[in-house]
Amino acid sequence: MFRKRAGVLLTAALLVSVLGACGDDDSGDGGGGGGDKLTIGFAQVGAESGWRTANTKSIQESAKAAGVELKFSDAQGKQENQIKAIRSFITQRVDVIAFSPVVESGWDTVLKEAKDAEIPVILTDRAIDSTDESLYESFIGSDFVLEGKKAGEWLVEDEKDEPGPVNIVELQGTPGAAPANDRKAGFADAIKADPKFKIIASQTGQFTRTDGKQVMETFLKSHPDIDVLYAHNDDMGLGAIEAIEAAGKTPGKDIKIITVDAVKDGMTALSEGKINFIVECSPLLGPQLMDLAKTVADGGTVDKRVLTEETTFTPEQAKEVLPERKY
Ligand code: GZL
Repeated sequence: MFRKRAGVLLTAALLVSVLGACGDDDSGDGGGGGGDKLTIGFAQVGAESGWRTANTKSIQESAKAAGVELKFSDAQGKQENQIKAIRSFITQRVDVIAFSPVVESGWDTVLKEAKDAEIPVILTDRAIDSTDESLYESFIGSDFVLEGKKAGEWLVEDEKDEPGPVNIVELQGTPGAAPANDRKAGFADAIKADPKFKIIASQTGQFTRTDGKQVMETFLKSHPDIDVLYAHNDDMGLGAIEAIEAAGKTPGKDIKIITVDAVKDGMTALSEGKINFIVECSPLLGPQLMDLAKTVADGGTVDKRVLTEETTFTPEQAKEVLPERKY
């Protein structure tokens, strides 16, 4: 572990200097020994969406730029794979463990193992529902409830002159995931004051285009009167657009669409008017993660909660910013 190793190296260096003064030193490396690089074990959710791809890229590129040795694992959306990866990082004695919890629950046992091994943990992107905050040093990520609120508030404003009913279908993210739970809660909270807003169907599309399209196809078959789609990420919204067009309807007009993320494909659909409003959720967590990890590995203190800055986009704004979008 980086901190311990630093202490051991210092002791070794002192020993060498003493031995050197008294005679030949055969300790070999006299400290350093090539083990100076900070090592981070990162357990990623998977590769389910454009957001996740951009998030992985940000972490890998930031580690390279920071001279950090990154041990990276892709859990393919399975919590048991993330838990296995964390246990492997503990065995490998990495300096810091970081991960994006695929779901909120079921982490206390493995995180207690990391704590017992004195390996600090940083949560990125998604939160956990553990009450024991000593299990991690910091959580860097978005406020998903606020993202849902922003989506709902835009709809309330957009429909303010409509008598209603405003029939809404909702494509939820991965069941049990913090962004799915919180974006749903924030949106519902924003529209609850006016009974004209009715969520007539709500189902998971697993944050993927494929599932988003399939679920939207079933929504369209059972609900001829859909006015709005609220999708917890761009990818499900983009899949739904394919289903809406295949059903002979115009996305963005016959059915208004609100999504979250603001990845390039989503922003392109927004600029074309197929999506009406996007709430940004930045995947570019790499640089801040490296800073946090270095501070933690050196025994420094970090904020328990690091909130990422993000905004919202209309079609006009998307047209303006698309050329410089990084992801
Ligand atoms: C949000 C992130 C979500 C994105 C999805 O921080 O966890 O997971 O909104 C991604 O696109 O799959």
